[in-house]
Amino acid sequence: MTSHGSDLADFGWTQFFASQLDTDDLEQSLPVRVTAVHRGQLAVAAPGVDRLVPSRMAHVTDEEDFPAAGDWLLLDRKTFRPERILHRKSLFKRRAAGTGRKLQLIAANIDTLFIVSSCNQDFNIARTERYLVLAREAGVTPVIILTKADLAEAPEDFAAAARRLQSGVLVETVDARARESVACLAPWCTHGQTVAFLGSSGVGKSTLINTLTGAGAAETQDIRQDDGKGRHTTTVRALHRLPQGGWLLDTPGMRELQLADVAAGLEDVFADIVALAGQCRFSDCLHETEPGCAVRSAVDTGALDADRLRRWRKLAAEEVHNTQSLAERRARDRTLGKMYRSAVQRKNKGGQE
Ligand SMILES: Nc1nc2c(ncn2[C@@H]2O[C@H](COP(=O)(O)OP(=O)(O)OP(=O)(O)O)[C@@H](O)[C@H]2O)c(=O)[nH]1
Ligand SMILES: [Mg+2]
Ligand SMILES: [Zn+2]
Repeated sequence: MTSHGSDLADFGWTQFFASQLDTDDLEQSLPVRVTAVHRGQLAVAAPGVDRLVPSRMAHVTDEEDFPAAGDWLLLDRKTFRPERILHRKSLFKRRAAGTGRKLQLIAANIDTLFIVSSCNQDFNIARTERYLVLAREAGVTPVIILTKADLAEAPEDFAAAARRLQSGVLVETVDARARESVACLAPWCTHGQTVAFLGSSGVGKSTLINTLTGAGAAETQDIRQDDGKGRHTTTVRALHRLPQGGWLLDTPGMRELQLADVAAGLEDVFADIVALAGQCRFSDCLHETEPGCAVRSAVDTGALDADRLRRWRKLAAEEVHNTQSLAERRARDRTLGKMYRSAVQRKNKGGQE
């Protein structure tokens, strides 16, 4: 297992995953990493393995139990069918765009999240905060990367605004096309590490990946002249391999990032507001008109930015709403799943009689 294990380590395999397998598992199954998710198929890789396998798994109804890019899967050694997803070290998910209340998995087993934005009109405080919440909730280190520093007059102003979003947050300004400029990102891209890139279309995620990997594997495209927006060049989440052995996960730019199940992440990113709320006279203070409200008085003295308070309220309300509707949906799916399974069991029993 050791020599096998060290090969797998090139793909991000660690003791965390190894400890989930017993000897039987290894005889019958092959651990592989999901490098891309296509409709109906998964691209998977492992030492000596690089292929497409069907994405359908038996008995899966819960949205979180479907394979995501970055997952470790056990394949049947004979049929190459996916058997089981190993427990994840981390998971990024969002409420899918549109009217459906579905959960969409973005990436699994990520060590670092590169939150990419540009030193121009794309830089958006509220959106960056959302990504920070997502990273903190998943227990992943976030790094805010501000691209197009070469085109901006005062890139440091963007960096300063980003640093105010969470105490101690890491911020780097770069020219994504220049090797020397992105060298500051190397510490997160070492052997066995997996980094996911999130940010709107056209900010330079694929450009960064190409510069870091030294290959032109990720497709990039000029942004539109008329509105400065990207064109959604990347359409599939895919892992790219670094020469030194790390993995970079390119993702399509997202128009909408609705958060759900992120209460802990919110508390972490907005720790300043949470601490103030703890000093309010009433423990159920809504920070509106109550006497002795520490949050309002911090806004009055200028210690807390009123906009930040407003953004926190909005995210907290959205979090509660989306988490509730997901819970309702899950309960409904579970009931349907049970009905379906017992119907199948009844049918099978009937067949045997
Ligand atoms: N001058 C300059 N141009 C950049 C920089 N980063 C990206 N670009 C350019 O911006 C355009 C869009 O970059 P992409 O890498 O395709 O953007 P993306 O984030 O992958 O976009 P999607 O795949 O649509 O989500 C390309 O023309 C890049 O060359 C930068 O730091 N400086
Ligand atoms: Mg791209
Ligand atoms: Zn209060």
